[in-house]
Amino acid sequence: MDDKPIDREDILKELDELHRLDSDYADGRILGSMCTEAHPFAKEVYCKFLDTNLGDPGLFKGTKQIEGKVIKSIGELLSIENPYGHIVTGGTEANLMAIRAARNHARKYKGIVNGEIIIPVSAHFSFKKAADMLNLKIIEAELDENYKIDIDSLKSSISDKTVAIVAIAGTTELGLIDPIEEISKIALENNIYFHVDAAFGGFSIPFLREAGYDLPVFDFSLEGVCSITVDPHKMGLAPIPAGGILFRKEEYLEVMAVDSPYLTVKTQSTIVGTRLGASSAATYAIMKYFGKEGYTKLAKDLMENTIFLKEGLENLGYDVVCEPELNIVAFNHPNMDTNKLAEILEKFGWKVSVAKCPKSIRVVLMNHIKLNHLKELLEDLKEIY
Ligand code: 0PR
Repeated sequence: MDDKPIDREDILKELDELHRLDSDYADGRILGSMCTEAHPFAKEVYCKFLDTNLGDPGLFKGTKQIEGKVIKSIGELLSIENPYGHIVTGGTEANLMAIRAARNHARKYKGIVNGEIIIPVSAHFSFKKAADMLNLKIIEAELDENYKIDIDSLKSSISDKTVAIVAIAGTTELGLIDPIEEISKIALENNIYFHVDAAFGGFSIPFLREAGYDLPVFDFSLEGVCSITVDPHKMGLAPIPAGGILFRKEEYLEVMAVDSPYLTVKTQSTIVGTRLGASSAATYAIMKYFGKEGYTKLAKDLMENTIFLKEGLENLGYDVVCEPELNIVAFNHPNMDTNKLAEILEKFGWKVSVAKCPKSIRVVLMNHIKLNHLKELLEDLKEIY
């Protein structure tokens, strides 16, 4: 640290120089991000609430109410009238809370120690972090030929140590939705906690379904679903950090509660102590400002771009890995190695993301990728072909 204070202008100059090294969503070249530029109104509200701390909610009673309202509104989208939950830092923390709730619940009510969680091969790596921190063993369920959880593999993974089953509504790599209705039944039959990771799909599937897209049910209307992750900072256009975790019952928060002496509340169930109220306020603002109408238009526009890219790729002769269910397209050149293709695209100035299963180039059609960017991408791919 410097001994003496530095002028604001000098500090800003240095920071601006470094900030210029960052990629800019607006240039439409970031192909693999599930985050995008937050809406300006959400950013404005975020700044107003920067000093609020939901870690001590008795001091910030208004912001606490805002968090409650956001959770209730998201709950409404997910077919539950009275959800329990929090706005957290992102999908990782939301998934960690869900798995912690499942583990503690199984320990308390079934006496399970050294438990196991069943996740599909397609699950986000946040579950590996959660299992590591919570001392749980991961059992990976295989995928079927459509890259969704294989039900037989899932069934045969269940044991008397299973504390949770996880399925994904909008997989990170391909944007696919697991057969959640079927898994919900299996979870109920076996009396096992069932968590749905809709970090990506949670802010689009409900709107697309309402707009007539043929997508499966994935939410609390399925009796076996105990918790859902849904991230405002992905398809919700809220500023980072904003993740959401919703539970069906209060007891899932209660089994995680630790005493919090000297705070304005007696217990705390979240992982983070001091935590932003700004994320809740900004999410509240953007949800109100967009309404169902705004999110439906966004989700539909992005699906149209998705189909445009998919068809453009096919016309050029590229292999598209699967029919997109949400706004992700994964593809390969018929006879060029994926890494080689990624390397060439990087040289053309694209920020590329390579999926592992199956190995392919994946494009997440977020709001910053406009039609003109897709046309440029297809032009470059034509030249490469
Ligand atoms: N669950 C799913 C299904 C996800 O796709 C992700 C993140 C998470 C949980 C974890 O969420 P947080 O990252 O909010 O904790 N999926 C992407 C990833 O990390 C997100 C991402 C965002 C990737 C921006 C790239 C990027 O530039 O793989």
